[in-house]
Amino acid sequence: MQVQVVQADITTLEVHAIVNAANSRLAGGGGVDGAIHAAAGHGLMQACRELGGCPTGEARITPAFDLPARFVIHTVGPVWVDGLRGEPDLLRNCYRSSMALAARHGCESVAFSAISCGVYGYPVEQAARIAVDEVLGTPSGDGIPSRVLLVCFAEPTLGIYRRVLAERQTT
Ligand code: AR6
Repeated sequence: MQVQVVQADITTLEVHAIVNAANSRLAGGGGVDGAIHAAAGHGLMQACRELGGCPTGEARITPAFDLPARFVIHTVGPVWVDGLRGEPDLLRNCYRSSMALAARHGCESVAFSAISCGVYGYPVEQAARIAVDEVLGTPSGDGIPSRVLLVCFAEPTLGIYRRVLAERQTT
């Protein structure tokens, strides 16, 4: 599996699936969620409504409507409190569930946003370690994506993700 950190607006990427940092009502919002809904069009909100929400740490999949991607995987990251309320396990589950859904839908390329790293306040370096470890640790099996992009919108998130991935790849 090829894993890369890239700087991009995730709504522009031509990949099989993009992973949205959603909320548990799948009701749309700000940040990357707002950008994805704005670019995908009304069909995405309708499809999300039909799903009836998603618990923290889990993931759901919809078509991507007007986006260049084929699917949007909506995962709900934890709100960071102090790191002692299960936040790391919940964030790990976001990556695991999203990778499993991508595999089940035959997605060869998947682009993740930096789940929980915005308004949910997860410390970026810790979140980046979880993202990198979970993606690289995906058990091999039928249909697992061959290309995974970890998408950062801007500094300092980009630099932190780049360093964490480089450290992981040299150990
Ligand atoms: N492309 C890629 N990354 C982006 C984009 C974009 N177009 N826009 C923002 N980011 P956040 P969270 C980055 O706050 O912390 C929403 O309201 C951003 O710089 O979007 O999981 C939901 O509805 C940051 O690094 O997600 C939830 O209520 C990362 O995406 C809540 O926010 C994630 O920031 C989820 O909060």
